[in-house]
Amino acid sequence: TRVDDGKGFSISDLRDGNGDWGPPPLPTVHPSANHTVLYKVPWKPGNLPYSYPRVPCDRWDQDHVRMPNSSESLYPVQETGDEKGLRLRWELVQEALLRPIQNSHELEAAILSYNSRYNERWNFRALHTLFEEALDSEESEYFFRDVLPAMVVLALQLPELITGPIPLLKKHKNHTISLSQAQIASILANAFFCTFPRRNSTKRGSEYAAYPDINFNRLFQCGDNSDSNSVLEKLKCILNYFRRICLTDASDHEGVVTFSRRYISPGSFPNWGQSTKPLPKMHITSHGFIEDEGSGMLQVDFANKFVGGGVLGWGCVQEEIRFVICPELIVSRLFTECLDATEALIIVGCERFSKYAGYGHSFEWVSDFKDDTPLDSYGRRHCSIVAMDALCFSKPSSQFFLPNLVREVNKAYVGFCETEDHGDNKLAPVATGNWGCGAFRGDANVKALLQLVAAGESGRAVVYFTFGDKNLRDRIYGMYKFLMDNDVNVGKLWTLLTKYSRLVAQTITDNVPDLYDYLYSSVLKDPDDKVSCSALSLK
Ligand code: AR6
Repeated sequence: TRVDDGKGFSISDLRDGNGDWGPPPLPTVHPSANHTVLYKVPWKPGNLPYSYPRVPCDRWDQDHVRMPNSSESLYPVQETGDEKGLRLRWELVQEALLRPIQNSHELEAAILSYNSRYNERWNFRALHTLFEEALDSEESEYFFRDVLPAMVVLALQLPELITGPIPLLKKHKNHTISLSQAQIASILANAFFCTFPRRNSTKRGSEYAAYPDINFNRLFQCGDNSDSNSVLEKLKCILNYFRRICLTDASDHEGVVTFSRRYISPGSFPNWGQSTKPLPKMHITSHGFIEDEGSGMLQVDFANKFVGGGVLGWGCVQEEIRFVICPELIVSRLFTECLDATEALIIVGCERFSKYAGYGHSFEWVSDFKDDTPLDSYGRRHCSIVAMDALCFSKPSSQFFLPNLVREVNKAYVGFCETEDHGDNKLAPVATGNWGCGAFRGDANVKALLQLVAAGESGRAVVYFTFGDKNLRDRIYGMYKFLMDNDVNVGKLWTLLTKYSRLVAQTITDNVPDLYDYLYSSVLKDPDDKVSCSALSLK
């Protein structure tokens, strides 16, 4: 066990009442108009889930994922002379992948054969560097001899594995999709081989411009600058996932994963200033990571509105790292339209496959990772992740602009709140940290408070990881204890933040008081707001 330098409530106190793992995370799996389940329910331990429906059904339309194996997916091919004809694209894919592929150049040729429009535009530099320089020759040989042929089988099993249409999770619609791990693996194998139609153009006006990319070609072409090393390391994580999926016993991957898009209409949020809910219990620590120490909690993905962000490109910070160590998350990119201001995506059940070290440029794949998180009664690993995208600030002061504070607290709330009935069960704590405060340049001092407001309103405790920063831990903890000791609740804290926001807006010079100085002095100055100290057992 690690040393915990945490302050505030103890973690065991926050989990209290829910046993080791608590009830299955929400949403649960019940097929309905709002929940598409692509395998036969009920899921039973020890059995691989069957595909559902039994009779395959394809929908080649704007509301569903256009599948590579659709009979409507045609591709122009050069026939004799200058004549062009159309062929079933899936046949081209099958022909190309069933030919021997012994090295990365043959793999490139295979992928380009059914993506011939991109012949001159895609390069596969990272892929070639990986197999020719980064891996030793035995590792490369092993991949092309043992892993790749199994990946081809997995990819070509798509029509048998996914028999129902996959709905797109579109803007402003609450909809949930559950897929088996085997179905996800087949989708990811297709993404690796770049077979998804209409997903290669991200130009404005193209059909999928509002969706993240899913074909892996962009990851393969990254390479040749300072970020290229992390791209190679990300590829190692992906290869390790396929090795595990393809070459270990299928019963190791009998689980399922749920993807749930959540939307709250802008008019339906709590009236923050009126809330009388208490601030949540909090544990704050400079040690540990959301994905390790946050097991069993609702773990925040510091997301991009295109979920997964730069996972299939250069990016290598919190979200991208999470997506490559748990590659099943990448499937969300196939069907999740970019998130709007009041939306979040919850993913329940994904498995972790890789151990890593470093961060950003220093990121490294370390080894295989055996995830022993138990499955819930629906077959999902007891792991919930919420993708929520913070605002990206170019000017630090703009984060106090009132509409931005509202945007961020609402975003956190849509991620944390629970609409499904959870009976008497306590909701799992949120495992979070410096959301929006790295690549997106927000200020953790204010983001921590906004997350406390949203979590308090949602009835969830908070476990906050400051990612090694002890000063930040002490600052946030000091403020938290002060607010708790002075009985500042959700509504009161929000009101103080809005007052501070007004002060910032009115100040022309740079002489704006520091947010925490302002809070300390305003709470103490305003005796009406100060109620008797609460008897809290804070460490
Ligand atoms: N556990 C706890 N804290 C962490 C962890 C971790 N595993 N990893 C990082 N941190 P960042 P953002 C802390 O920059 O600012 C991606 O490209 C660490 O202090 O990933 O919301 C997305 O796709 C770090 O500085 O999140 C978006 O495009 C801070 O969390 C964009 O970045 C923020 O991590 C989001 O940027």
